[in-house]
Amino acid sequence: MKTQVCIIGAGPAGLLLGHLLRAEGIECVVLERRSPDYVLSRIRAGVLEEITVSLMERLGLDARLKAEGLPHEGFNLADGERLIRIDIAELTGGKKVVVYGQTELTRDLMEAREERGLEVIYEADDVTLHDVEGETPYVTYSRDGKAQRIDCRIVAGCDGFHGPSRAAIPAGVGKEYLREYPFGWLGILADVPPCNHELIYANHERGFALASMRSETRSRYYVDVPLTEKVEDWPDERVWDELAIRLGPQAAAHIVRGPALEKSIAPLRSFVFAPMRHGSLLLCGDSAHIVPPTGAKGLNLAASDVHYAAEALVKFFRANDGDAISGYSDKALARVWKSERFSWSLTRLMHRFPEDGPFERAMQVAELDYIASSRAAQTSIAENYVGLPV
Ligand code: FAS
Ligand code: PHB
Repeated sequence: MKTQVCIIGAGPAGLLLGHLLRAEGIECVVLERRSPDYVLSRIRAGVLEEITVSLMERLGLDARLKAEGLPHEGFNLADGERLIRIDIAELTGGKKVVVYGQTELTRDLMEAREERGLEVIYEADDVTLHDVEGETPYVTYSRDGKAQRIDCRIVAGCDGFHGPSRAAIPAGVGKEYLREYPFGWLGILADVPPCNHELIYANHERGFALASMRSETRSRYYVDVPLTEKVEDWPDERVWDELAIRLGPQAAAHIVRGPALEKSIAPLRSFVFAPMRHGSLLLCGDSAHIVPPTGAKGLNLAASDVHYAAEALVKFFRANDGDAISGYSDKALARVWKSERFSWSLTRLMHRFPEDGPFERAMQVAELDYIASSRAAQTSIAENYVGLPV
């Protein structure tokens, strides 16, 4: 098979890029290791920045997002009894975020693939990238035991943190930046109404908690747990008990308990691989960077990467403008690093680190005091949370 762009990975980055390229008449094929059901079974992000919403609008795939997404104009930082509301709309001149599950966004993109002429090959095994340094890269894979090959001009690595694309870049070419956190997030999804109409991020002496949601009848909660913990150590009741303590009495009074539809522990890391382009290979999304979910940036960074990549590829194929491709990495990384900083700093502020002593805790209290009393501090948090300009 021959195409212009071979996209590896049919998560949000790969599907968004595929649709954007097809909308511009650029030929592409998406290769995905898993089945559609498996991809949809992964419960991940829940908060969309304007860039992500705008891409769905641009594609005309935002009907369900508009109908079911929950616009949020603020969120809360809880520190013991204190609740600090960050009024993101007031502080950013009317911007907001939309609560809409990554699963639903991925479903919207998947369901539109046929009508938009986007070919996605699921259950592609042993995807391997070849000759990405040159101008005639190709990708091999197998499906139903049959060896296949796709010749292309560009490969877009949208295959997440553990995919083959970043690994196809020879050692020594790029630089890795990594910070691993000494805890993970245990997430629970349940068909119960949220305890609060806005998100609450809580820093409690027992640890971090987050009250989020997917709709007015479906809630998403998290507590941080030591990396030694296993999901089986956390029966539902234990999770609900811990959430009630960490979120504080006011929120706890409104927690409705129910059976977990999904419960999993995700490790937290900050990671960047630079550059995000090597020869004919562009990296987008989690294949190039990971943020701790504290700042709700992961999915939205994938969206901004894809926005830049699509812009560059349209220029490249339409006007044979090679410079557009060469500028991709710097453009994407400029936004990635700012989101990495915000996610790292909010993680530092809202979690208890095992290595921290009284001084570090005093710094957290002082910073929360400052945020509570400073419009400038709240504005900084608000403009990062809604997403910095693209
Ligand atoms: P993805 O990982 O979503 O997609 C990559 C795709 O590539 C997958 O479908 C995978 O199957 C496929 N793939 C991998 N290897 C392949 C191969 N060899 N061949 C073909 N295909 C291959 N972000 C937030 O903003 N908020 C959150 O709360 C949040 N929670 C998260 C929880 C977990 C457990 C994880 C892992 C991530 C979480 N994230 C969160 C971040 C997450 O939402 C990502 O930022 C987002 O999925 C990025 O999208 P992609 O870059 O498309 O990567
Ligand atoms: C979620 O709803 O899954 C969610 C929301 C905000 C975050 C992280 C996760 O910062």
